[in-house]
Amino acid sequence: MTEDIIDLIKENVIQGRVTQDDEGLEEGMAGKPGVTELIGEAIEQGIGLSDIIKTGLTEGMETVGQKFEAEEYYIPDMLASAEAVGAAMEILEPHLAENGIEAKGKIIMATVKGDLHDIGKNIVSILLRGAGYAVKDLGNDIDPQTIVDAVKEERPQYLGLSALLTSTMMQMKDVIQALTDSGIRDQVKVIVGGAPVSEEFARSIGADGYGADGFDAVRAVESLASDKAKG
Ligand code: B1M
Repeated sequence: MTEDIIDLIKENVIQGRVTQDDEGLEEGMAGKPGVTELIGEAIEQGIGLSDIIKTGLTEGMETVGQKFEAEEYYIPDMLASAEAVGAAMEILEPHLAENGIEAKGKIIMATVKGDLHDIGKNIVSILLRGAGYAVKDLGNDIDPQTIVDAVKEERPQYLGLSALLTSTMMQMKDVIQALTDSGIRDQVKVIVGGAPVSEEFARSIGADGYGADGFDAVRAVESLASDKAKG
């Protein structure tokens, strides 16, 4: 029974069905429980939260990532799945603390100053949440000092910066410089991404990691976490 519900959660993440009213990608799914109803049922049945997250949500999202890379899925499909995971995490979040389940780490996300593009940053945030990280999203058009203040206050292990314009990507360098000037550069790993950003650019501005897309951003964070664990 436990496995049935978890499999159904996974399947509905892959189908991008937030609620029972959603159609999903396959025919005949409308009316059947979606991710939010299934998560409610799983909690009621006392199913382990880490199983729900690891197998239902994370594995579901990993499959979506593979389909996206294989060009079987496009951005709207990925967004629907990411939205389903986000909705699930919102329901689960209060239960995580009660059950002593800790997030893998804390990440502050921001789109840099002068840049209003936040769709990609929101996807990355949702995928990081789905992968088990606590994400504090500062929003878009965020100046370096606000980011520095948030890092001082929240003490995250990671800072994710997004930029979509060639005219704003250099703001990422300014943020890194502001962290250095404030004496807190070594307290946080900086991951950057966005359409005009490349791995080479990330290296040139002194960032610690680069994500080509949301799944790659999760991989970059996981790889920094494992480097840290190895010491
Ligand atoms: Co604008 N825009 N836009 N725009 N816009 C682009 C980016 C542009 C390429 C369009 C074009 O000309 N072909 C162009 C930039 C050109 C350049 O700089 N080289 C452009 C321009 C010029 C502008 C304005 C200047 C237009 C004007 O007013 N004259 C203006 C600037 C406003 C500002 O920011 N100050 C502007 C405004 C807007 C809207 C407000 C209308 C809207 C944004 C709405 C919003 O975000 N809430 C908008 C949109 C929607 C786009 C396009 C069409 C789509 C961007 C998007 O959401 N993509 C875009 C053209 C395009 O890309 N086809 C364009 C989907 C999203 C899922 O992808 O954001 O790349 P993306 O995120 C990906 C990856 O990049 C990566 O993962 C994400 C998920 O896969 N990623 C990360 C992103 N952040 C990451 C962080 C990471 C790791 C990975 O680690 C932390």
